[in-house]
Amino acid sequence: MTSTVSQPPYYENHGFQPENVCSARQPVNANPDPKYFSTNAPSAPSCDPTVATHQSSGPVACSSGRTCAPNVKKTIVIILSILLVICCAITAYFIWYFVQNRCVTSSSLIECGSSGVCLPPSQWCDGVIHCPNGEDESRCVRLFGPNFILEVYSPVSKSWYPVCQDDWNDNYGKIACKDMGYSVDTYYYSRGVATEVSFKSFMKLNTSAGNIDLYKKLYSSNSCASGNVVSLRCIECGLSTKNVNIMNRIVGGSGAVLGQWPWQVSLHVQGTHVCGGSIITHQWIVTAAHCVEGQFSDPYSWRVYAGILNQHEMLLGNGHRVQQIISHPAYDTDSKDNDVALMKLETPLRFTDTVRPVCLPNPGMMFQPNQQCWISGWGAEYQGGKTSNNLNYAMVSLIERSRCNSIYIYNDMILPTMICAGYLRGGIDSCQGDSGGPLVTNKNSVWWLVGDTSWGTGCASPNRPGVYGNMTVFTDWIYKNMQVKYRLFLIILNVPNPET
Ligand code: 4AZ
Repeated sequence: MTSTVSQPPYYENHGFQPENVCSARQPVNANPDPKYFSTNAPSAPSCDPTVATHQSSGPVACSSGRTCAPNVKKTIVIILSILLVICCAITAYFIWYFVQNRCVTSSSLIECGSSGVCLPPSQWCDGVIHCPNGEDESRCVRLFGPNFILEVYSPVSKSWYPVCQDDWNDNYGKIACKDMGYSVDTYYYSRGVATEVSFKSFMKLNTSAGNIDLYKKLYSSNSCASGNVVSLRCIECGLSTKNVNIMNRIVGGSGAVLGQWPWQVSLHVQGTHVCGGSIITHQWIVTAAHCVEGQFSDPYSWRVYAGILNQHEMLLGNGHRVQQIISHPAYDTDSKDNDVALMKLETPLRFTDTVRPVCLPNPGMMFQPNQQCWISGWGAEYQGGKTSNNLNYAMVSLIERSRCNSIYIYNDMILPTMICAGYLRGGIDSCQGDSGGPLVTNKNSVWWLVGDTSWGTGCASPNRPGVYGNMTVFTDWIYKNMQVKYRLFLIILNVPNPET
């Protein structure tokens, strides 16, 4: 920065070579302007420059011929002192940071309040109180079943209770959504739905409890005056504006129309479609862990295209950049166990009729064997073919795990984190390039993400159905990673999510 103020009372130019004048000057740490500050620091002999030159190296000479080495030494001392101060400041910052975040810095643990007690994420909301003040079991909320019934965990009775609609409002709904990992911006609605006969106990709001934390206001009760429990939607998900035409390739499928599978995205590396994915929020995409392993683990190499059916058309746009990739920590390359990953976009998607999220399945949702599901993607249209230019889809049926594990199908290779879908007669299936993309079903007029395309032996061969990641098993992991607090911990440490 240049200065336009009048001549300073003292100026030392360390880049100069003083030629011939040695005069008294103040020491480095002396007050530069006695007019404003008083100092008792004595003057010290020094060399003043008479000619402004550029920097030079070599000894600093005075007119007498003796070198001005003390001046150079002083410069070095000043620089070293400055460096020392900077180092001390950085060290002090790190000490402060480590003390503040002792749980994070140890091994991605989460601290119980400010107690200093640290727990792994798996011990939060597991029904066992580990924190001294029970914080690990005190903000446990979930959405249960196809009607998104809000449930709160009671550490006292160690069970989940539906929340009674009495005195509930949207502000409470937003708090619960935030605690699950959703942004308040996506909040959709809270509404009362008639209680099921199976509900015997409820969580009720104590409205006279004053302005305290939502969870402190909740108490368990055997009655709910309105007879309604809270159905909570944290995001408007699972809507498709186009009906599925079942008659209408994938292998053996049909060409999709815009808006039919609005959660489907194409994931590109270097301008080429590599995998599919599913939109679950404005910023989060679910895909397969095997899509993002090894050389593909760098988020900056990916581009995400949403709301476009045609691959050529995608290349006309820029796509969305990826900020972060979180692969399931228990993903196993060989068995494809836990084949799921999350991509966080740098900029949020704008939802339209053709770009929308799919719903993550809630606990308590039953998908029946033989349930009709749909797969979509730009994968090969036949085994060994190249990826398709247009988005295709096909209907497939869920296949019971025990059946899929039979000796003549996949012989015990189907783990609980997997789900089989397709036809044992062959002919219709996902294929290379469909990986990471959605397996969805429609229930209660909502589209649910049942699985992510994972693997299979060949494509559409008899007794070799497609194998998909079992999303119901992964939703807890997905929600935890969407929670800002928990994710920040992992980003800071650059460690994988230990949650399994
Ligand atoms: C793949 O390599 C792939 N037939 C995807 C699905 C199936 C096989 C392979 C299932 O992307």
